[in-house]
Amino acid sequence: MRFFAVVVACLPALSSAHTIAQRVRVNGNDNGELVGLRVPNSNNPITNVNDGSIACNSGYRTPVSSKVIDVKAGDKIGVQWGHVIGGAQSANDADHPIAKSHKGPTIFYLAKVDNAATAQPSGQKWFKVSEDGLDGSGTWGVDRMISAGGWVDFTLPTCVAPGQYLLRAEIIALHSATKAGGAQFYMGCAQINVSGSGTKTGSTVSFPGAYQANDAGILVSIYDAQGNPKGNGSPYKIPGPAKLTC
Ligand SMILES: *[C@@H]1O[C@H](CO)[C@@H](O)[C@H](O)[C@H]1NC(C)=O
Ligand SMILES: [Cu+2]
Repeated sequence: MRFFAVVVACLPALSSAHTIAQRVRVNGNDNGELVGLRVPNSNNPITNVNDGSIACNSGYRTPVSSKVIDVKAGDKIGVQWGHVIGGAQSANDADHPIAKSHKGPTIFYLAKVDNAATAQPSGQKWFKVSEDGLDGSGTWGVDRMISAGGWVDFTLPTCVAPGQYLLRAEIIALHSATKAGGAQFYMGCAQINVSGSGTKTGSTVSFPGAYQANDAGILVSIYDAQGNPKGNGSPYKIPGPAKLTC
């Protein structure tokens, strides 16, 4: 029964039921399509946690935006996901902003850089600032992202030090995560300039490096005994470090 549910759930993903991070908004003000972030041309996931592109994806739509988006510590920052660049692939696209089968967490990290427009994703030190996994009713971060039209917003902690950062937005789709290498990682990086009086940059991890293929939140069944993707009865453990606390 469980096996059957997993197979059915992942069939739509075989073609292109994937997603791309493509817009940034600050306190609800949308900067526009492809502005202030590095957007991959492909909506395919990364499935190898050691992939060199797992920090900020790769194969960007060019020209990459040179915009660095001004934010204040304490602002609400959102990133919008869509099935393809531009949003829906067709009218009534059931896989926009992502296929409903693709349950999992939504996560944000920051890495302090000298120049967010030009910083290379590799070799950066990342700290987590937001995460949304499985709630007590069996609803996932991805479900909330779908309900919000592809947007995931979080409040930038007030203690984050001023300066330029890469903001890594991530979705992990777990519909096929019962086998190693089955989890799907989607990510994109925005270019932001934080102002404020904070002092913290968190304790950091590397990408690749932060995740292992057998982490409890990566190699996992999300299905209950009836085959519903509402969690397996144990709390879902979001991968990566604890998020920054002020
Ligand atoms: C970042 O913000 C500070 C404070 O508002 C400003 O002085 C600086 O010019 C900004 N830098 C960039 C690259 O936007
Ligand atoms: Cu997919």
